[in-house]
Amino acid sequence: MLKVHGVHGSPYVRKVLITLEQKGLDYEIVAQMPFTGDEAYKKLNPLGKIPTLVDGDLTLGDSKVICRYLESAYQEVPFYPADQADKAMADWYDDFASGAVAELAAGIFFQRFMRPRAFKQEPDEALIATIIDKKLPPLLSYIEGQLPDKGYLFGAFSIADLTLVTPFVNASYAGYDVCSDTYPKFAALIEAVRNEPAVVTILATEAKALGFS
Ligand SMILES: N[C@@H](CCC(=O)N[C@@H](CS)C(=O)NCC(=O)O)C(=O)O
Repeated sequence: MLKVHGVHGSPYVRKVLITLEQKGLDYEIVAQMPFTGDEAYKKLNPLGKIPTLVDGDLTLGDSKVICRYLESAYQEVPFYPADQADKAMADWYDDFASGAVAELAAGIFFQRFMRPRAFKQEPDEALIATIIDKKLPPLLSYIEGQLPDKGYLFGAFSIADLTLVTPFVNASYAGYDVCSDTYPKFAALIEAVRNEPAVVTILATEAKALGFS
């Protein structure tokens, strides 16, 4: 069976779990906390980051690579757009969102949620203000400009929509929601993605794991 090493709450783990749910694949979660310096885990993933996917003899340590692999190895239910140019754009959105966007949106979560709980430190509210007021707006404007007036990026719900939204689930846990007056299309996309059955399933499990329900 497919194994995902990680924990609920990570935007990267969430993306992989929703992809697995969306494709109707069976999987097992092997609990692995981030930031532990766990040497045994570093044998699987030398970066020590989560998620890592193990599929038989194959071990992959990055959510973008994992989702791409799942798409090519398990084709019955596609989760990428069919058109080559759209697929390339989906890869770009995944790179953009898993990099710069996640760093900022999940950074709010890291400061307000992880720092107090995992590191017993106060959040750096000055840093959070810089993220919210200065660093995120240009990226949010770019996303808003990429979105269609209605519906998903490439017709059906795909990895492209999921990857843009998942860091903002973390931000919302930390009290930051994308403003629907300034970014109406993106706020609507976030709402639509959150209502997808595979997303509802994972968010419900996650809420329990994080002690929100
Ligand atoms: N590029 C990686 C990023 C994964 C990542 O940064 N995961 C965080 C948890 S949300 C982590 O494991 N951080 C621990 C660390 O940086 O040591 C991916 O897309 O899978």
